[in-house]
Amino acid sequence: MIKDKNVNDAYQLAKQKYAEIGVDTDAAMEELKKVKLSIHSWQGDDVHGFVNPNHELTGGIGVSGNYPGIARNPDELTADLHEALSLIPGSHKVQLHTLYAVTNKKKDFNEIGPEDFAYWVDWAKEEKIGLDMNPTFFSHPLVKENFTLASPEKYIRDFWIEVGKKSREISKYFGQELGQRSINNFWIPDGFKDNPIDKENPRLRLINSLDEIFKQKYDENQTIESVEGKLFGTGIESYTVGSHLFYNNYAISRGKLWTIDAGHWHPTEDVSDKFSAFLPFGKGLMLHISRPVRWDSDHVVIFDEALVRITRSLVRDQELSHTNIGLDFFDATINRVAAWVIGARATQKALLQAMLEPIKQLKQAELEYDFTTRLAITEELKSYPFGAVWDEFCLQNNVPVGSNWLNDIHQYEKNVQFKRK
Ligand code: RNT
Ligand code: ZN
Repeated sequence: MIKDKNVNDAYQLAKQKYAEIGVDTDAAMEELKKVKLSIHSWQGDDVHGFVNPNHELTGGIGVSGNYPGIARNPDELTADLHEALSLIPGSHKVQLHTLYAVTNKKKDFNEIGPEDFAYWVDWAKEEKIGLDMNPTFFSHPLVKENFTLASPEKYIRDFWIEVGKKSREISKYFGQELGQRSINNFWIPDGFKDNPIDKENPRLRLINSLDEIFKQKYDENQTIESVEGKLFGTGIESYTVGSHLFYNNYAISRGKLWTIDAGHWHPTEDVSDKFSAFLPFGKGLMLHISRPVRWDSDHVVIFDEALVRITRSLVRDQELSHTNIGLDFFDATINRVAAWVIGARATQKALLQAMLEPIKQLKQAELEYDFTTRLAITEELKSYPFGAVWDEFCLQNNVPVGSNWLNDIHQYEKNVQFKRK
């Protein structure tokens, strides 16, 4: 058990050490407290949802593992989310999918509307959190040959256009009811396994479908759409209709947000380098923080170089006010609640470390071509005691310090998750 007194003592030393280089640790903690993460519901149940839970997960994404205690219904999933949120400092949001509707009779995706998310809104009010939305364009028989909104067949496009329109009503309902803007994130799997002949028409069809979905104007303080591209999916390796360039241009030309999923790029591309190239032109960003291991594997996010590069860019370039940080990973080989906690806390830690830099001084050194100082200071900062500040942040926000949260998970497994048979 880590003692509060030790945490405070270590914090005082850290505070002093940072003050010597002009960094205010209290201010950094204040700043961190303001950053909301959008926690993804689908880590809790391996992307099954409640609408057609027995349908195979399609769209070229996949979950592996069989750890006991998976959430099987709305009450179990919200209980698990509550447990996770109690171990993550600060106040956050949860992002849902059409799949997570709680209906009183069987409904198809295109029939699901705001009334089917009343359960979630009531829960969110209790938790005092906001909700984000994602229309589901996968795990359904009308995903034909991996095509939805860009399908060559009108009846298929029409079905999915309706799903998209309904998701906007749902997202607006979240925004209205919860008093926080709801981000509605669009990702579709459309693409080809092998080399296409026609690369243009699927994209033109996608533009038309999206324009149709977005025809109705909504108050952007309540809901705004974001569009998420990717490089490829399994079984969809040769061509993706919604590529990055496609959605980058779509977002700019239509005034939408652009979603950058950290797992959706070529492994050598630096995701964090995209933000400052987009934001001067665009309305804002949505991030799906993920961890690709050799491919878009959606591993649980950890405190690694890729994550730190992301948070450093956001902080140094003052992009946080225009960026919605969502999580997107799914691992069923470990406790699913722990997965949320690990990924969220890692993201917050990386943000905090980025906030504990003498950014103004470093920018000045750079302006004066003093690259020696820039490199020397950024290297020294890596071994500064930011962990002591993180512990203090957890303490101040009434969540377990260090690995103490794991005891809570073990209790929760014993009392709740492992009892699910
Ligand atoms: C898929 C996208 C998408 C999904 C979720 C479930 O590659 O990343 O965001 O992971 O919508
Ligand atoms: Zn994603």
